[in-house]
Amino acid sequence: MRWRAGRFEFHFPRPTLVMGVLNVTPDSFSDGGQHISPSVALAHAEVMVAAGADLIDVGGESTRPGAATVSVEEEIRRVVPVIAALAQRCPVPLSIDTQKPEVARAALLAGASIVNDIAANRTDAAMWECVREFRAGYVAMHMQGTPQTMQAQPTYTDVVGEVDGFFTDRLARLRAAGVAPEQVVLDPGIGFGKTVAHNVRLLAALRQFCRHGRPLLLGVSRKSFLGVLTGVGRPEERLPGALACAALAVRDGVGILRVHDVRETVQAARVAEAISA
Ligand code: YH5
Repeated sequence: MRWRAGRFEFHFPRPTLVMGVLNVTPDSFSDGGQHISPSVALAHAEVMVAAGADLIDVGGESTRPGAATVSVEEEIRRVVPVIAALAQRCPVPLSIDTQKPEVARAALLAGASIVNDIAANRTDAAMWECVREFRAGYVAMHMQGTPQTMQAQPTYTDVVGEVDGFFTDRLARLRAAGVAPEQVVLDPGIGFGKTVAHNVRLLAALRQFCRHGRPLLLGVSRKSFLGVLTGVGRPEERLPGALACAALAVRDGVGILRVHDVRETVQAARVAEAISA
């Protein structure tokens, strides 16, 4: 199976790709502080690449439950200088974590290769036109609702079936919009409009989602369901639970892990791959 993302191409099966999270938000849960300094962001990206990151995901809008929205202009102001600088110096593909087609376009022009679309449940095609034009990679993530409302009362009759149906539907819509399946990665969107029980059911069903014939991406790093399952309040202290998820996900065929803790996740993935082989 091939994944095309701009000038990059990955062939699966292959060692799990680790995507390092680069938050360029002043309110980021993992960085804190009030100002974004491109040089600090670049240094963080370089540390992640040295630790084994295969991809860097740059995000300028917090999508934590209930987080405030930011304007197109502000989001572009945050991410574009960082992407432009990284594109010069960084050997790995860059993805832009955004819900906004205008931000995606600016990021692709600045050198990003992948659009990580947490709002792939969209109905208008502007985002997909942009992905088509740039022949970018595209992460289609499932979310129920919006980040502002999604955790109010997540409701499903069959969460696994609904996410699976969403994947089928998106692949068809994307193809109709001129985005080839070879550009697309599927993501169940852990924590995006899901209770702890929904997240656990999705994590137990990863093998089923492989049947779409596209790489799966999984983001569990530091998320609150890990805190609920373990009793660990501080996000930075949830790594052991995340590594347990990562190992099981690798065994279940997940191709890409989106994480804050790159070095540790790469190690877990290498061990899980050796056992799964
Ligand atoms: C994802 O799963 N997640 S941003 C709340 C937390 C911790 C972490 C402390 N972007 C994903 O990482 N993109 C995010 O509580 C994503 N898949 C894809 N494709 C949320 C996040 C987080 C939120």
